Amino acid sequence: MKLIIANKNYSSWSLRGWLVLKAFHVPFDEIQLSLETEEFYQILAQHTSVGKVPVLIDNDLTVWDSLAICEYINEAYLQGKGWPEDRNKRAVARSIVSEMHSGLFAIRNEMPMNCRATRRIEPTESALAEVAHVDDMWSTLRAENSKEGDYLFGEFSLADVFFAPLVFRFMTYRVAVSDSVKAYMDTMLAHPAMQEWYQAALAETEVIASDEAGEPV
Ligand SMILES: N[C@@H](CCC(=O)N[C@@H](CS)C(=O)NCC(=O)O)C(=O)O
Repeated sequence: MKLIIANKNYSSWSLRGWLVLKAFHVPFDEIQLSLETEEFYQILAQHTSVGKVPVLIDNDLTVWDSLAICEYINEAYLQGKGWPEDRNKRAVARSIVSEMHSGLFAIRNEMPMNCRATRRIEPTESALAEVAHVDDMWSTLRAENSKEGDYLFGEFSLADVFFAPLVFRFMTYRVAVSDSVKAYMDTMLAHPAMQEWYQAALAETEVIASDEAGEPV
């Protein structure tokens, strides 16, 4: 199995496709391309016309889009264990993942993932409202599922995969969060796969100007 991704420092959607494989110990080869280069589009075009990463290639099957990749891995390799076992919890997990996939635009626009950033941003009211909503979701889930483990639904799940880039964003832009969200972020940041991604991101040197939001601190 091969996964095509982009710069670890910047590519939040790549992180989701990569993390589901790494965290659940599914073996794969990684093809990393640099955003905004000719090679990115040329090599990607050999597999799909989508023009975006992540893209998963499993024998003769090509799957693109982070959520479709997570769902495929969950079905084909995890026997459904990517989602919480309880049906109602699964429904909530799918709600928050869908919301991340199709919304939270102010956070996404104003706080681009930039793992090595030490930059100051001035979030708009919209971004602050989204942060408050995410804080509410995460702290509520942590309170409900604390007996089962330290992740959003207790055990690590696709919900954690989907919010992993927000953990990096909240860390680097020093977003004010509640104590319970801080504890959850510490758990996520200590996850071996998150650490592996983070260290690789710090080692990268390419600069994508459009993802360098805010001012250097
Ligand atoms: N909805 C897609 C979004 C994929 C996406 O926007 N990927 C970005 C990198 S994070 C990309 O490939 N950008 C290259 C481009 O637009 O030229 C997913 O969930 O995978």
